[in-house]
Amino acid sequence: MSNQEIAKIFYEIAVYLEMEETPFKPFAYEKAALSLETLTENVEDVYKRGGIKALKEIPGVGESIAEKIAEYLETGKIKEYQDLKKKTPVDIEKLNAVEGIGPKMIKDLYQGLKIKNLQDLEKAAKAGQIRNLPNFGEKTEQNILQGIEFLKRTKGRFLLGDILPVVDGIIASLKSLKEVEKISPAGSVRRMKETIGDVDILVAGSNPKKIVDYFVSLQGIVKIWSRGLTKASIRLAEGFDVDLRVLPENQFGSALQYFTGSKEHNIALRKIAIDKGFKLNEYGLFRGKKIIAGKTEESIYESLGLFYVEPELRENTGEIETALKDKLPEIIGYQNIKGDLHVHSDWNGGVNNIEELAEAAQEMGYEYIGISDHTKFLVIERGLDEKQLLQQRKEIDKINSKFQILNSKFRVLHGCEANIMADGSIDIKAEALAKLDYVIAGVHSQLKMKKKEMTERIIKAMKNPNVDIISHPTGRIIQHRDEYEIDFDEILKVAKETKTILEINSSPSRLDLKDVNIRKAVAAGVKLVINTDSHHLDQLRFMELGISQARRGWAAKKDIVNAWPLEKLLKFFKKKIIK
Ligand code: DGT
Ligand code: CA
Ligand code: CA
Repeated sequence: MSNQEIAKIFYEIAVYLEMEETPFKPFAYEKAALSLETLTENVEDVYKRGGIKALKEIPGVGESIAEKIAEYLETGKIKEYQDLKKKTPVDIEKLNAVEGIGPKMIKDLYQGLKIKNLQDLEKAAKAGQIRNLPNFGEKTEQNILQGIEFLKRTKGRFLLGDILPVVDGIIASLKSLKEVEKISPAGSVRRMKETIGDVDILVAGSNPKKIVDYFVSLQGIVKIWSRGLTKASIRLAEGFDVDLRVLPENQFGSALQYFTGSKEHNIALRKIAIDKGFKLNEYGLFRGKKIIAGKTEESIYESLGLFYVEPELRENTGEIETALKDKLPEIIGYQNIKGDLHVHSDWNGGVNNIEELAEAAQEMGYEYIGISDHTKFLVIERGLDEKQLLQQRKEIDKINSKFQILNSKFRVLHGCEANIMADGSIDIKAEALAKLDYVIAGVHSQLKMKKKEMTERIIKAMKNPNVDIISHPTGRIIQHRDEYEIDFDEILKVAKETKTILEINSSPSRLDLKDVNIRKAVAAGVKLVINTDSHHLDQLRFMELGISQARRGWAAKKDIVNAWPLEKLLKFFKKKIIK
């Protein structure tokens, strides 16, 4: 569990440093935390295997952060963290999780009202004390109370990206039983919601007792909440619960429909069933006592006069009405992506060199990979300057000519992830940007700007003729950081006008744009790209998460530029310097 422990401390250090308005360092700690959270190997094993040197090979971990990790593994604590904590002894994680509260506010709340935790915060807000602090006011106080309410509703949820590999493991394991005829995740996992409350798994099988017995004996179970003849509920060491239900095969479709949810979708669907003189429940679709459908989900939707609704769309946000009219888009498929345009290499401190990344991309069935390393403003990420970008171009040309000799159509594209400075300018000279195949630009500093300024900042970047893609456009980190204050409709308008592509960043804690914003972008006719922002070839697999959010946002192939043929994509980029 060390990875998560250290990640948590690093997130807190980042917040502390932001309180002090330290430049760059917070970003470095956050980056390292993100990376540790999704690292497949235990960091303790990494350290045992190769010491500080091996730690530095973890994406986002440089010398000084590697030393902090070693310090924690050796002594069980990190002195810098303890000092920061002593100076401002507050529950950073909880307070920072309240929407609308940032590091500077946490400091002011502590210094002004000695607020240390959520209880203190709620008490002070309800007593009307917060409005009297300088820079706070009544509106902020109201926002804080709403934020606390929101937090109470969402607590205890897990990242989809952390859950999916575990669910896949359980399903693979259950499949080894010959009694298991059909198996599927249900609930929010099947709908691919960005966070998951608990995991639901359905099985159609011949010997329910044997299947349940096997399930409750799986490795990693720390508690069995309940165990019956056809169902069981357990807690895993990772901290989340899994519900299993076993059903006869002729009910599998109706049960899957019912337990996939969402509850709101089901309620609306049931209403249609009633209006048409049917009854719909987990056992099937009935007219009187006669069963009409139940074996497959498709048969249920069809019998109700609806086109099939993909699980990712089932949130009762218009999908049923649209399906009745046969107007649902053909949403992008998990196999439709032809390449990944946001991948970092060893040129800016990553582990894998460009050739290794290209090989991994080919193994994934891609036609191309876009290398987009950080640029010079991000000193901490060893960002490349104009000269290094030119050198990198040469290396990429060399690799591409090897592909040509081998008669392979696979291509490495040369991009970068440049920084959008506070004034909207880019940290790399225009001539150098123009030499790249495409340019991603993203905000990596001064995240707490006022709405008007932040919107103008991003708009200026989109109007830059060299900028093709805006990375992680809203800057949120799930459960850790809110979106920047931006006028998203205005951003969409300018994106459309300037043909700037917005990114769906697939990193498990980002998923930025998120589903509802993707849907707005699609409606506005803005083009999107699904990228992984990989700092290690292991992370290329995050693509699935980005695709799932694009599906939840009703995006079709036509909306996603990396589902297009490469030629069409290259033509769409603002500058075409491709040979
Ligand atoms: P979660 O676990 O909070 O991430 O979200 P879900 O959607 O997985 O919710 P969960 O686990 O409580 O229930 C799984 C599915 O079962 C849910 O999506 C729809 C169905 N379901 C559960 N309770 C009810 C209910 O009271 N009425 C209806 N119509 N469906 C329900
Ligand atoms: Ca669930
Ligand atoms: Ca459940």
